Amino acid sequence: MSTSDIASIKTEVAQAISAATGKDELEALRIKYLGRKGLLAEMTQSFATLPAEEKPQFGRAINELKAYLVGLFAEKQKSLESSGKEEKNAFVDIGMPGIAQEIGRMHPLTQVIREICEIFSRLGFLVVEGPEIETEENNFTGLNIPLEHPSRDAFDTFYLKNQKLLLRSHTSPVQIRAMKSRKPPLAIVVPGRVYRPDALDASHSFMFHQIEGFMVDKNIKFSDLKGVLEAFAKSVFGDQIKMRLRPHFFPFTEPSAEVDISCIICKGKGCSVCGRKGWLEVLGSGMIHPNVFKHVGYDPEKYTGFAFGMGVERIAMLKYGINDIRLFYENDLRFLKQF
Ligand code: 2U9
Repeated sequence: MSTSDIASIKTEVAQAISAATGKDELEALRIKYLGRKGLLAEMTQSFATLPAEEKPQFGRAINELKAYLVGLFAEKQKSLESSGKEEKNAFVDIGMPGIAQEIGRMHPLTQVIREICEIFSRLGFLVVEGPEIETEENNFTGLNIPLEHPSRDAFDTFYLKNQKLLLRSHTSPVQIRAMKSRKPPLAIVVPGRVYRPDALDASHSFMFHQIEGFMVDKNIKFSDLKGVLEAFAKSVFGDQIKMRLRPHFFPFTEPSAEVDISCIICKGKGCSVCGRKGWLEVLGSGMIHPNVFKHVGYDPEKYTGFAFGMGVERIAMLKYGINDIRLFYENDLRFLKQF
């Protein structure tokens, strides 16, 4: 084999490498030329049979060829790898299923608030909201809550620095605003956040949610209150529940009553949830006090009305069997994903 043969081999291999289109094809060429039994190995073996004077030149030519081919293979390998990557990136399989987006959900309290408001909407009530910062007038005085009443105390209400304003301790001031700006007949429900400086534990929070409602017209009777609340309780807790009213006292209603439903766990037999009583307290209610009507400029001789109030967290805890109010505010997805 002469040096001119080596030159033609160089051209042949260079062309084959450049024409290779894949890694496997390139590897086959590498084995063919640079492998243990490849062309270069064969040429190196023939070295021994050469006349002594040709050996140095042939040896140099073979070494050069080897270095040249190793370089060519490495270059081609690199270029195949990078073009392979580009190809991979550029390829879009439109038949592949998309990456599923997790669907968000409403907070359980929002779900319960919406469910309750919808029940009252179907009964003809209007849903109204109002400010969380209120005056003493709307939060207490207008509701017939006397100056010496303990709920006015700074231990029971968050007062703002100027002492004239406060964080509403119930949603009732919205009802005062609604009565002042409208004329009977009225049927309104008010959902919203309320604030009381209670220490946080499994059943108390310094902020919670209430829904209060009221109806005012000529001739509204206690039996109207009972009918509306029974329809509400059966919608939320199921048709089979029983409801009872117990006499109570609120400054803004007279007469007043607390509303119980038969225990949804033991169906009235008595269990740990209802404290062996068979009944669960769910609402406060009553006929609106004449002083409340006088304050908003309604004639108590002409109009009567009922009102009720409930804590949304309590309703949600009973409905879903939740035993700690703090779970609502911690944003733990393991809790929230159950609703
Ligand atoms: C006006 C007139 C009357 C709203 C009422 C209750 C009874 C009541 C509590 C239940 C648990 C609040 O979340 S709770 O602490 N509410 O018991 N609320 S009657 O009476 C009104 C409201 C506004 C103008």
